[in-house]
Amino acid sequence: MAYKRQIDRLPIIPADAKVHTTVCHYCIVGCGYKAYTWDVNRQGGTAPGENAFGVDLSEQQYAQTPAWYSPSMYNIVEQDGRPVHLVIKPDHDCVVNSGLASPRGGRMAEMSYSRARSTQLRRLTNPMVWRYGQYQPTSWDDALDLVARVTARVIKDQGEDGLFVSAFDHGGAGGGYENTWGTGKLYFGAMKVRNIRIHNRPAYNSEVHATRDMGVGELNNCYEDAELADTIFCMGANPLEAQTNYFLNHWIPNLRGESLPKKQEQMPDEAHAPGRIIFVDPRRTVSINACEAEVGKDNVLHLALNSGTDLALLNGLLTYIADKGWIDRAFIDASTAAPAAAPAPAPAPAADGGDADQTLLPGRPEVERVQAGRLTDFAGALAANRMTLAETASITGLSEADIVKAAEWIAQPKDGGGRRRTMFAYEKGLIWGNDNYRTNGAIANLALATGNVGREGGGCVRLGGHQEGYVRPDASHVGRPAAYVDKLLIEGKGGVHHIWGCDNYKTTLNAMEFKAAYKRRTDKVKDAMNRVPYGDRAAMVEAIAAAIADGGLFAVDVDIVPTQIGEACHVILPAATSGEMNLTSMNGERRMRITERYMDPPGEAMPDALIAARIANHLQRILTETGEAAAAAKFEGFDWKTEEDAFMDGYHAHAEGGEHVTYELLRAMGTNGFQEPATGVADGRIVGTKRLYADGKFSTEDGKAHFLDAPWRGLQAAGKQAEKDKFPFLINNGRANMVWQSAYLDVGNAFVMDRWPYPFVEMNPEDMSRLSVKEGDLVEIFNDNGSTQAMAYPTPSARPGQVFMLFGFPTGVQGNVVSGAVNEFVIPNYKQTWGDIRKISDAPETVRHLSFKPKEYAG
Ligand SMILES: Nc1nc2c(c(=O)[nH]1)N[C@H]1C(S)=C(S)[C@@H](COP(=O)(O)OP(=O)(O)OC[C@H]3O[C@@H](n4cnc5c(=O)[nH]c(N)nc54)[C@H](O)[C@@H]3O)O[C@H]1N2
Ligand SMILES: Nc1nc2c(c(=O)[nH]1)N[C@H]1C(S)=C(S)[C@@H](COP(=O)(O)OP(=O)(O)OC[C@H]3O[C@@H](n4cnc5c(=O)[nH]c(N)nc54)[C@H](O)[C@@H]3O)O[C@H]1N2
Ligand code: SF4
Ligand SMILES: [Mo]
Repeated sequence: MAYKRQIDRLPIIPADAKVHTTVCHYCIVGCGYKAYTWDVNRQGGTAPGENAFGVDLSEQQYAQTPAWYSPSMYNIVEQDGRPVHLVIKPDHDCVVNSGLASPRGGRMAEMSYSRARSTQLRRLTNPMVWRYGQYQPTSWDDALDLVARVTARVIKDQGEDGLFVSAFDHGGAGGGYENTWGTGKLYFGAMKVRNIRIHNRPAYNSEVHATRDMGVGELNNCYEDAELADTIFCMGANPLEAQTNYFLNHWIPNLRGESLPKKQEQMPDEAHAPGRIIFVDPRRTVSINACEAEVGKDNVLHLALNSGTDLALLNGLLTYIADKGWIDRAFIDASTAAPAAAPAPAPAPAADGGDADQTLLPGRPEVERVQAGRLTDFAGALAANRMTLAETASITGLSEADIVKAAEWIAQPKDGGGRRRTMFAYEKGLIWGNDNYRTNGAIANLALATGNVGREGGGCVRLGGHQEGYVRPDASHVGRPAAYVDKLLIEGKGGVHHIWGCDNYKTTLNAMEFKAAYKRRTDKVKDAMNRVPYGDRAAMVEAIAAAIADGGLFAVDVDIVPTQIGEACHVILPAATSGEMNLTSMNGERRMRITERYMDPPGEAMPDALIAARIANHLQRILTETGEAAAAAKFEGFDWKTEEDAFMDGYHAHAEGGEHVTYELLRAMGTNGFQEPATGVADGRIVGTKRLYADGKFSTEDGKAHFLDAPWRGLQAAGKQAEKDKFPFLINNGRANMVWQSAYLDVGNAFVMDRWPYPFVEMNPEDMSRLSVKEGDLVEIFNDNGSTQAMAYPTPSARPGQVFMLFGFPTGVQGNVVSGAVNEFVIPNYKQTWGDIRKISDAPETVRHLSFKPKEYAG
């Protein structure tokens, strides 16, 4: 029997199985899969003509054969009301993953709702409302009537600022172009909601304001560039665990020299060698281990800098490279400049950790006026950011020799004088790191100075989190800085809160205080609801309104499973997810594909886009009933019947190049899709864009990229330096290969929960023995922000005084100990957290059988 999968035989996929184009709905990489379905009473045969692979399955297959699937890729689900076999297996013909799965994507089938095989039975099947002191199922009309009446009432009493929203802004599950448009049209089209936050941060802002202000969009290269680069500079990311198949299928081959023929073919006039890689991370990750194990240490450089000092390193590298003359002067002259309009000063109120250096951004609406660094030209940035090797070494804790080595790998001209091609990649170690705006600008400074944007083997890119799927009406009314929504909720602001596909009880910062305030406020409304008969709608709405006036909060959660924040809510709405609806998204190289619906959603669950539309319909009905015709008219245009209607109204009509894109064409493009933006259609295929800025023109008014004046200023967010001074341990945090996000589906999967019943905290063995902590013991992690718990995982490579904890986990929320301090634009600083650690208990029964082997492997 396959481990914990209760199955020892798998059916053969018949030759006539239905095949659906599918994109993994987890991470940014967006691996191509195929979903096969066929009637539950049949299976294929071993003869080549009888199975979907067209091979003779009675013969032993070779090790890497595609004519195979694993137990985790199998399930029995319903399709149009009938039970069918489902196999979701990676597609060998997809250029993204070339047939690779990962510990997450390879489990998509077994993570599907199946009554036949009892998987994911936690899925929400019906709307639920708080009734008689508990959750009870109800009809869509009843639930939406209550949501609409309370929402309309709050807007009447408080204006649209009384409606708070937390919503995904991404692709893949809990998003996609259909659903971000559905929610976007509701809150930014029909309404102009300002108190809205994104799933992963407490405001409606950009993770990468700086690079965008500089004219460099954050997903500007293509995955092939990682194969063509001379050097990959990877800052604050752990791609083996978090962007798995991008790393395995495009980075490792370059390091191994396997992409040399491709380099030779595409760039015939240059000298080529196997790629090198630089990792910037305070911690030694398994990505670093994997590179060393695969290609030896000579071409792998780990800069284990002091937490939060990336900006100093980037500025030091820029200085050294410029002084050596290793910059791309021709590119700088042709494609970069200071902004044309001189920035005028503006007296803007700064958020926490505000900076005196505030200027108007040219060409931006008046609201966007706080600035953390000034846009300038190359000379301006170099002068402002100049940092000697000695200074850089002392701040970062790195040796001067290693900094010089990194500079050489990044920019020293190649044999024969050719420019070195370097791909600059970053993710949450930078984004959720110290001084987001300046650090993000500083990495783009380095990429621009060395001429590495818009060219083969280059790029200055986010590695990414989820897939992307952003298309929404203009959001500039939200302002910049945007409202710090969590803070306002804690302070008692707002009357109604709509939550779409996020569980901020597990994933926000300052989480303990957030949860305490949220519970207090939502409990007020629950108590009020308990006191009136549910069927008396008028009295119910009055009771809720009175509780809101008294500081209460009415909360609506749209999700696919029960969540921790959902436990505080009053209405819970069941969403359909990827595969249960047609859904489009793009990956980290802007590759857009469709995932075709291959199964029915559980019960009455509906696509988020249609839930948003139905909320709009009910709001319109109720406003019409109460005689508010003008307000009701704003909710026109939500008569969508299917997710495709939402797609045509949103992406097709509003995205750049969207007019060329339809479901039909996307179906024809399969798992390879096209790279956005679309530029036309030729021979029935959408024509895309391989790299942005290949013509040397950037996303600014005059087409010139700007540099950023971004000098080092220590730990920027308020209170972080004091926290560091006070507490002995860095509480670094982030992802693990096996777990997807807040484990919302993983909690129902024995494979994951057996491995991680509690979040691990990687600790140096000597720190453990000093605290009398053994492997698997539960420890408390605490500081002045709150406390949480984790399971100690001895990690010989962990530096003393630095631990790494799995983030967002249901049985131990790391966000409890993250302070509420943010940057000027309300970007959180999850990674720089310091605290203390003490033992709570010996390893509990669920932990005792676990292996605590080091996670590294030998080459
Ligand atoms: N300490 C710390 N905190 C962090 C981070 C960190 O590194 N450290 N990282 C941050 C980042 S980058 C992220 S992305 C966030 C993640 O924070 P969240 O977005 O809050 O976490 P997820 O687990 O992705 O939550 C997704 C929710 O969406 C639901 N869902 C899934 N599919 C669908 C769907 O199709 N429709 C609907 N309506 N719901 C769906 C899931 O059931 C789940 O409850 O955490 C952030 N918080
Ligand atoms: N397996 C898996 N994959 C995922 C996800 C998942 O939940 N599970 N989530 C997806 C999402 S939404 C996101 S946003 C991405 C995140 O992808 P990543 O950013 O790659 O992942 P993280 O583990 O959050 O953080 C990366 C690294 O930042 C380092 N770091 C911490 N502090 C610093 C610092 O001061 N400087 C530098 N340079 N580095 C620092 C950490 O040690 C860690 O190794 O992953 C995506 N992929
Ligand atoms: S690497 Fe990402 S997209 Fe690919 S299978 Fe794994 S989770 Fe899915
Ligand atoms: Mo993320």
